[in-house]
Amino acid sequence: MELLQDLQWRGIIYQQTDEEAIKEVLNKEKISLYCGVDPTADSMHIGHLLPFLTLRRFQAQGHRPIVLVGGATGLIGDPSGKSEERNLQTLEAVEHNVSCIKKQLEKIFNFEGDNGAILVNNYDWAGSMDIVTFLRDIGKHIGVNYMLAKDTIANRLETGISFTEFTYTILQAMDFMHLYEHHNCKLQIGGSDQWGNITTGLELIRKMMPEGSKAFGLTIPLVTKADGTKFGKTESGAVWLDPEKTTPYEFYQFWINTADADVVKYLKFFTFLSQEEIESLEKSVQEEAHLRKAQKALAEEMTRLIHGEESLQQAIKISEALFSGDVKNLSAAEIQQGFKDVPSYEVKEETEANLVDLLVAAKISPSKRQAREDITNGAVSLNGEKVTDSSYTLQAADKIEGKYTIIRRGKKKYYLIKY
Ligand code: 383
Repeated sequence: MELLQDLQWRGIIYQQTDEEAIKEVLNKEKISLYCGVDPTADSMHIGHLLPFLTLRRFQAQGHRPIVLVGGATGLIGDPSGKSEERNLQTLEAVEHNVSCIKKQLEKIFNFEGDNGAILVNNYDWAGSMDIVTFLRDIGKHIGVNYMLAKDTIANRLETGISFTEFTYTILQAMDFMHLYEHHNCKLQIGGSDQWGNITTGLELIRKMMPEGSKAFGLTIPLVTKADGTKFGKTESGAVWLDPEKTTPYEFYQFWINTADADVVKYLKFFTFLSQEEIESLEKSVQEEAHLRKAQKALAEEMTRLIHGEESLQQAIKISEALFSGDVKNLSAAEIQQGFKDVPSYEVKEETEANLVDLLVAAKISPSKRQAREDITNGAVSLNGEKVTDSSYTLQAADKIEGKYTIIRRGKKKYYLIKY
């Protein structure tokens, strides 16, 4: 299917600067287009995914994606969507974050071939520009009235905005112009919060580039949830792409827990499944929602995309083990992922090999009497196997890879014993 039609069907287009002209250009030629990210943390999170996956959809149709990491803009801070002035980050932090984010972007894009992706850092052209050149060559083309009319600036006039953040939009505009000039980049995409910055770029290109120069902007909707809560946040915070911050199992769980009311929208936004595949999953949501086929497909596609096949299979294995309670075949590494958030206890004394003593020491049972009762009632299991002998002593075989024992009390309450 035609690219724009497909994006339209997926609900990925929010605003376009010139719908007709964009259609015409894309039908006529293969273009270069870009999207940027500021290195505000050492990892991207799923809130960043949609625009970058959209770049990939363009790449799949023969266009060239340019991925920009804001080594310079990250030192300034985008006021878009922020009600308060940001704290400046240190040079070292930004440098560190740039290298982490670069590695993540390198995994998402294909850099080979005729329309291989290009990765750029705006520090390379903005970092060394001197103030007089900036004010004379760039600043002169952007009216203060024009800037004050931007939502992201207007919204801050009451609460206050520094000259630093006020200037941010011009830095992003310089990037667009730079990429237009050096890479023939004709389109910038971004979330709807980036509309103001994208259009400042078009203004600068119109003023500074030769007559007849034409570039465009396209924004992507904010990802929302049917229940009104914020997308991409869990109890433990943001869902990061870095497996050290959000394990592939947690990542998988995030997607599998998508509500029926949201799942089709997310399949369209985030996956590369075809229209037919998504429509058949939609039917499944309507007719057999309890099977959660759409959620499983979403979680599989996303985990494979970000973490690869092996991590996906691990995440599925951990999920199934936790669901059925049959945890004995998990490896120590899998236990570490799956039991990150359950209460844990590190064994200190040898006497704690006695199960009753261990249950009390680990605060799984409140007293020895209760611990004995729990065991004889069949409420306690070790690594998924019920233990009913209240004089039981833990053996080497109860320690998975010598590191962990998983204790379950009652139906679902898990504890992790560490050695
Ligand atoms: C910097 C220089 C450019 C072009 C873009 C930038 C970054 C931009 C920004 N983007 C957000 C970020 O970095 O702040 N000024 O966190 C987010 N993006 C994308 C998307 C989004 C935006 O990285 O809506 C969500 O992910 O545009 O908030 O020359």
